[in-house]
Amino acid sequence: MGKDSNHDDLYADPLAQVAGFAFDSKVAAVFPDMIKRSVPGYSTIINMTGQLTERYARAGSRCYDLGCSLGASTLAMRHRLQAADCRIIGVDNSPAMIHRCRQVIEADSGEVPVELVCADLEAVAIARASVVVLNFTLQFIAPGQRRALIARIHDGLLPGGILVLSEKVTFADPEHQRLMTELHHNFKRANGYSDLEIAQKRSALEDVLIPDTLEAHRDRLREAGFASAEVWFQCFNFASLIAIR
Ligand code: GEK
Repeated sequence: MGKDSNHDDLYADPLAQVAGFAFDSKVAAVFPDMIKRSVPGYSTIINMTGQLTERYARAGSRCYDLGCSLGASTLAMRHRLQAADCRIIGVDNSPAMIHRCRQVIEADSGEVPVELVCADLEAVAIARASVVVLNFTLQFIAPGQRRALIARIHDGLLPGGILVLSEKVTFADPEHQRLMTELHHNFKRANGYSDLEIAQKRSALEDVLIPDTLEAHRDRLREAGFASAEVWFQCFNFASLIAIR
């Protein structure tokens, strides 16, 4: 396996103490490799984010990529957007991610205007939106703040607008939870992560990435006022929902 500088080996060596996971410059440097090798279905979800944007974006509206990291979803949206006079707003609170994302967007030839904002999602106004994307980001928001964020997204969407919500999920049934975790770890092993890397990453994410059940997601979306909220993709403990205002 080529150990180039973009290869994620952040947890390959034994650490005396595993610190809580943070989206710093080391993570930003290897992020595309990390997420592709860790999240089953990631490319399918990103690709579909573009397709859904093409279908639901309305002329003169805004499309948001909340927790944009290096802009994978932003670019998928940008390349599929057909509606006139739209802009994409990418938001992330990690300066390292936004710095690299800016370079990615500048190197891209797409013509739809992209505005990148380095801010906490809590501080960002959402208005006149036809498409809002939250790909693997709500899981990092403090559980007590998730309801308010989803409600603000709902309120900022135009009627008929959509939220694409992709998350790592958990299961109420412990047996099923164990099985999904095992299948996910097998996926990571097949992608070249060692047992040590898997264990150390798992410990770093504890208390940082807090997954909800699919039922909790659906209930929250309905309570916020979404007319429908359905899963369109799932692989093990990773799922994506489409919620329509
Ligand atoms: C992708 N969507 O490639 N405010 C703003 N950003 C935040 C916050 C917050 N409160 N908390 C976390 N983030 C991307 C992948 S990664 C998913 C998203 C992952 C940001 C954080 O800095 C990181 O860039 C992103 O959310 C989550 O499809 O690493 O598993």
